[in-house]
Amino acid sequence: MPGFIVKAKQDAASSYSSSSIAMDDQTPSSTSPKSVLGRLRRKLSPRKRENPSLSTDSEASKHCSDLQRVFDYFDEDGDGKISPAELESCVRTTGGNLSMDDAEAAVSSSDLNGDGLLDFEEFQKLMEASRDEEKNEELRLAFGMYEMEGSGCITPTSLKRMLSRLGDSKSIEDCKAMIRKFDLNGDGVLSFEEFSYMMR
Ligand SMILES: [Ca+2]
Ligand SMILES: [Ca+2]
Ligand SMILES: [Ca+2]
Repeated sequence: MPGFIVKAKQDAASSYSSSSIAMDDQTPSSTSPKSVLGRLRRKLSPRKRENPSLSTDSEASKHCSDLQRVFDYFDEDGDGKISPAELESCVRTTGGNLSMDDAEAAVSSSDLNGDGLLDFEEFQKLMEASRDEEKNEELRLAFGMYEMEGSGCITPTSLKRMLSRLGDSKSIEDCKAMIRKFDLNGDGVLSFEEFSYMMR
């Protein structure tokens, strides 16, 4: 990952956290159910292993057991399935904000067998989707900082402007060269797809 992008990510992250005081509690209406779930997932999943030296679990099974814990937490009546009502009430008790409509939409978006409830496998899918969406939001945020306003792409000029704002002066030629490295279709600018590819 090139240095200027790392910088963008850090910048995006810090500007995000400085505004999070205002944003956290009064969830903006643009927040999707999935990003609410993404925040919840972070809240409910312990960051560190309680006892790292004893654990020989693989990352995958660790992830799975964390998720199982989250699932059990949501499944208030313990029937092994999460209903939209359980989802809604659980988000509320953890300080989130999810309307009943959004809860139903979130459940049905991952309800593979159409019973209107989420079993563990379906829940896993929903959480994975929320993680993807979250990643995508971060990317959009970083992209937006470098994008030429309204054009939907990063041009040598917009890249130069952003870099100089970050205290890193580059010539237009330098910026063109940086873009060229990731310019898959050769049109001289970076689209969001090219930018995401570069960040992978
Ligand atoms: Ca249940
Ligand atoms: Ca189901
Ligand atoms: Ca391009």
